[in-house]
Amino acid sequence: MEIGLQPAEDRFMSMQTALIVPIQDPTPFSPFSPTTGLVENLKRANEAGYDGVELAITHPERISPAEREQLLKTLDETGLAVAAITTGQAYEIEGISFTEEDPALRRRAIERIKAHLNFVRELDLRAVVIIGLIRGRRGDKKGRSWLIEALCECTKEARGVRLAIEPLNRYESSLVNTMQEALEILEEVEAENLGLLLDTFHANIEEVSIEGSILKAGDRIFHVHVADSNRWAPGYGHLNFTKITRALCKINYKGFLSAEVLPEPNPDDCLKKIICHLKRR
Ligand code: LER
Ligand code: MN
Repeated sequence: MEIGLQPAEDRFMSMQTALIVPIQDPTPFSPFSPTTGLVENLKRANEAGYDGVELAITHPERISPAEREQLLKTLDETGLAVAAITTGQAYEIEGISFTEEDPALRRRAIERIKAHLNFVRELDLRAVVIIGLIRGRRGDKKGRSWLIEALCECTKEARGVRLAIEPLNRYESSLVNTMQEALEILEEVEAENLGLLLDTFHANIEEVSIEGSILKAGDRIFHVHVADSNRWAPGYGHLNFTKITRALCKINYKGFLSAEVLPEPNPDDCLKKIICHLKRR
């Protein structure tokens, strides 16, 4: 055994894992369907050995008080944490984003993110609100300045809740493809509660070195999405998760490894594979 590797390996083994659970609309990146019911899905995630969930929410304001109570009760019973809130479904379903030409669509996207922030605050969750596709796809100067304006407004009203901008690969957006571009946005917004989200699938396409970018971003990484090179669960493609998690250990990353993967070859094997590969069981 290589001397000096053991401490990092220990921490790697104990890294917390999370799974995406859709609440209102289905997402292609979860082994669960919203029609199965939130409680049932959370129980399955817990039984499969996950530490947390990432809730995919389209309309936070449509989650009734009874559903909120049920969510909190199940979190309490299972011990699961809510690691993050996925917000991009609103872009795909309603076409709202920070960078649409129509100001009304931009305003709706900003208000939607504020509703997510309120939801997290009201339920006293420690979840990161994700700025993925809700920023839109427009990568020119105008798009970038609308993004910065929107982030300034949202971070000012976040009151204790953290947001994370996620670099997306060039085929999904032209606005913020790399970790370096995200760091430049953070510098301009100048808000302590804004960090970045590393998604290993996008990073595999856009980064020169995933590990190098992790080391450079350091404690600005608030959340991590894991998927292999083919967007199946880690272990089904050719990404080196030992190297990636070792780099995360080096920066003392304490957040979740949240699986955003296609439920292939089937939902059950996908559920098992993520845990096996990330926890090395
Ligand atoms: C969102 O987290 C993401 O990674 C996107 O690729 C989903 O379309
Ligand atoms: Mn992602």
